[in-house]
Amino acid sequence: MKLYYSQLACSLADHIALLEAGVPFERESVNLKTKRTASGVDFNDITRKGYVPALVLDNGEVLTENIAVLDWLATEYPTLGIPGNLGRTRVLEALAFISTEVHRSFKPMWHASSETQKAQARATISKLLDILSESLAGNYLFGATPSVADFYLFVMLLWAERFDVSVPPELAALRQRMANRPAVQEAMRHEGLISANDRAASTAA
Ligand SMILES: N[C@@H](CCC(=O)N[C@@H](CS)C(=O)NCC(=O)O)C(=O)O
Repeated sequence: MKLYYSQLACSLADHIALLEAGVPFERESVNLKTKRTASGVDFNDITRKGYVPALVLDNGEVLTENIAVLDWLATEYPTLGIPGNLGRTRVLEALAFISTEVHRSFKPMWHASSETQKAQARATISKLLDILSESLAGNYLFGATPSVADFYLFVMLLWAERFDVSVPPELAALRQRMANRPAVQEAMRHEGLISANDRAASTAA
């Protein structure tokens, strides 16, 4: 299994999930501007969508779309999901909200946009994060242990920190809790987001 990722991109969620699952995997970074992987391969030949995450399975199939990749990981490695009748559906519900509402709302921050557009995006994202904070069920979205939805949410919270988006205190605490996890620290070190000596990550860059 091989993950194609880019520094501080949404693929960090998949990177964390693989490390949390404790399974062997390969990883290679992608320059999203040049569409070249670290070893010089044209990333468009891996996926013609040209964006991360892309997860190449052992049988050669390529999975894309963060919701699908994280759902596949949680199905394959159940400790990354939540149990119960509605477990998978609740995780998908959270992943869809994070992807199609929160992630999408960050677009003006990453692309050339006016200050007005950025201010509007900040306000929108804050409201969406408020909704998520109200649905916390303990330390994480679904209880005492994190699921793939928390990993994706964590990336959004790092982006919020980077772009000065106000975050409700419950989610700031979740961000710190996640940052203290060894798998998260390993992923962040590997992506060059924290240095080898950093124990806990409170900032993304
Ligand atoms: N629909 C995709 C979008 C993924 C996405 O936005 N990836 C960004 C990084 S967070 C990317 O690779 N952007 C580069 C590009 O689109 O050229 C998904 O949900 O996985």
